[in-house]
Amino acid sequence: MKGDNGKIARRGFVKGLVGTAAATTLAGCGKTEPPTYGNILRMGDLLTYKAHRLIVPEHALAREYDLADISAHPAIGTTNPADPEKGGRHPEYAPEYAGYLKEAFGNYGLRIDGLVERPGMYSLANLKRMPSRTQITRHTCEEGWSAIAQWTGVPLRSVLEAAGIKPNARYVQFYAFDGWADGIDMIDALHPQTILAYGMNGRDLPVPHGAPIRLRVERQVVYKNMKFLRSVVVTEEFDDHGEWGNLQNGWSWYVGV
Ligand SMILES: Nc1nc2c(c(=O)[nH]1)N[C@H]1C(S)=C(S)[C@@H](COP(=O)(O)O)O[C@H]1N2
Ligand SMILES: [Mo]
Repeated sequence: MKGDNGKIARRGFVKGLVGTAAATTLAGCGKTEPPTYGNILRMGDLLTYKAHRLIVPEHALAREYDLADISAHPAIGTTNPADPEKGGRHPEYAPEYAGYLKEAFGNYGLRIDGLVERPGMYSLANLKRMPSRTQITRHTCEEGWSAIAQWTGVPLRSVLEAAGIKPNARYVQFYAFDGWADGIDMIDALHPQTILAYGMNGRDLPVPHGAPIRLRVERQVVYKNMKFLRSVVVTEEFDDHGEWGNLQNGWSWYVGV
C-alpha cells in the first residue's frame, strides 16, 4: 500500500529528530492545543493551525464543484477493515466489521461517547433520517493527487447537537475499524461542510471508500477524512492517539487547504 509505505518512511525520519526533547516536554504540556513535543517539525503544526485560523474565517466554505467536475477517485490506504490483506491495523475490530458487512450495514450503529448528554449507538438508519447535506468537493491527498467527488451525509454538527454537546467540549476524536484514530477541533467539527458521509456520487458509500460512514472535513488535507468510522468521542483535551494516531508517523495534526 502506497500510503502506508510513505508513513513508515516518514516515521523513521521524524523519530530520529525527536529524541529526548519529546520525552521531557510531553509531561508539562497543557494538552489544550496541538503539542509541539519540543520538536521543530511539530512546531509547524501549531503555527499552521494558528495562522490558518487567523486568515480563514470560521465558517468560510471550501470550494464546491459541479456534477460535471466529478473525476475518477482511487481508494487509498485501507480498503476493507475485515480483510487483513486490505489494511486493517486493528485486527480485533475485523470480526465486528465483517458482521456489519454481512448485513449490508443494516445492523450498524455509530458509537457517540465522551462529553455529550446522550452517549450511545446511533443507527445508520437514524443518521440517514436526519437532514442531509450533499457537497461536491476536491479530495487533496498528501501524496500529491486530488480527485473530485460528491458526498452525502449528515452534518456532524447535527449529530453532536442531537447527542447534546457539553460546554467544556473542545475536540472531537474519531476511531475507525482499521485502527486509525484522529481528532479535529470544535471549529471544524461544527463547520457546515463537516459531514458524516454515507453516500458518494449518488450511491451508498462503497466499502473501499470507507463504508458505512466516513468523515468529510473539507478544509483540511485528506488524511483527516477518516474512513470506516466506529466511534466518535467528544473530549476537552487534545489527544495525539499515540501509536494509533497519525502524528507519530510525521503527519501534522492540522493541515489547512
Ligand atoms: N480509516 C482510514 N481512513 C483513511 C485512510 C485509511 O487508510 N484508513 N486513508 C486516508 C488517506 S491518506 C486518504 S488519501 C483518504 C483516501 O480516501 P479514498 O480511499 O476514498 O480515496 O482516506 C484517508 N482516511
Ligand atoms: Mo492521503
